[in-house]
Amino acid sequence: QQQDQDRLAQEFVQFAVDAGVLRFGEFKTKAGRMSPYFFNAGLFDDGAKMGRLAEFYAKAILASGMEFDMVFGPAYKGIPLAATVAVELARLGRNVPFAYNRKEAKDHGEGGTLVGAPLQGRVLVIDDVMSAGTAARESIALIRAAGATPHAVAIALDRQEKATENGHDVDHSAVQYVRHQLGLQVATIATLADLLQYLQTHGGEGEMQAHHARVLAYRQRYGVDT
Ligand code: OMP
Repeated sequence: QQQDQDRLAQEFVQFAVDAGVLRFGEFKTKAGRMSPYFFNAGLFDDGAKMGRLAEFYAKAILASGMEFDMVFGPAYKGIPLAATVAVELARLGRNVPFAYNRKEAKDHGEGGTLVGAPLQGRVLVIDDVMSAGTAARESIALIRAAGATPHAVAIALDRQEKATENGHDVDHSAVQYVRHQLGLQVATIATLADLLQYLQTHGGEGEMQAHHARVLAYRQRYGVDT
């Protein structure tokens, strides 16, 4: 099973590189770190790519054996993710309700900030990337406030870097915090370790070797033990 997961992760990294979603260069992350790589899920920007992305999520979710009663997509990037993953889960025989939020409350019409199925039961959050954990914390608070149970999280990429608390780096990653401190299940399609593995395998192809060295240096500075 671990082998299947590793293979899926390598396929996914290849897919993300081919789609231009995973790029190498110099990028500033939300936490203000200068990163030699960036994963922009917004660039899965046609039907075929979204469909394939949803397949990767659904496979990772089902392989993890995690339990959930519904899926939730945090605005904005989580919205198409939750919708397409719900479609793919239904196609695989696991039809569950889905919901998402708006960032701005509406003052007319349906009102409120939540759209879709009522938030209830064990909620699976579908998000793109976890770095320092700010986005995850917001989703969890929102689900609790709605009276439902944040139970699981599925992400495409776990950057496996130090979380921040009150602006300071801590020794665990956001995924580790969500798993161990909050007790949620977390399914990831790929991790920083998978990305490094990919760059090492493709190191013969020139520039990938340079990327590997830079990503490794980044991990030394900001990464956590896994
Ligand atoms: P945290 O909220 O710090 O966990 O960062 C997650 C968010 O950072 C994502 O939802 C993105 O908005 C953004 N991000 C990426 O999308 N891709 C990356 O490779 C890195 C980040 C980031 O800024 O850390």
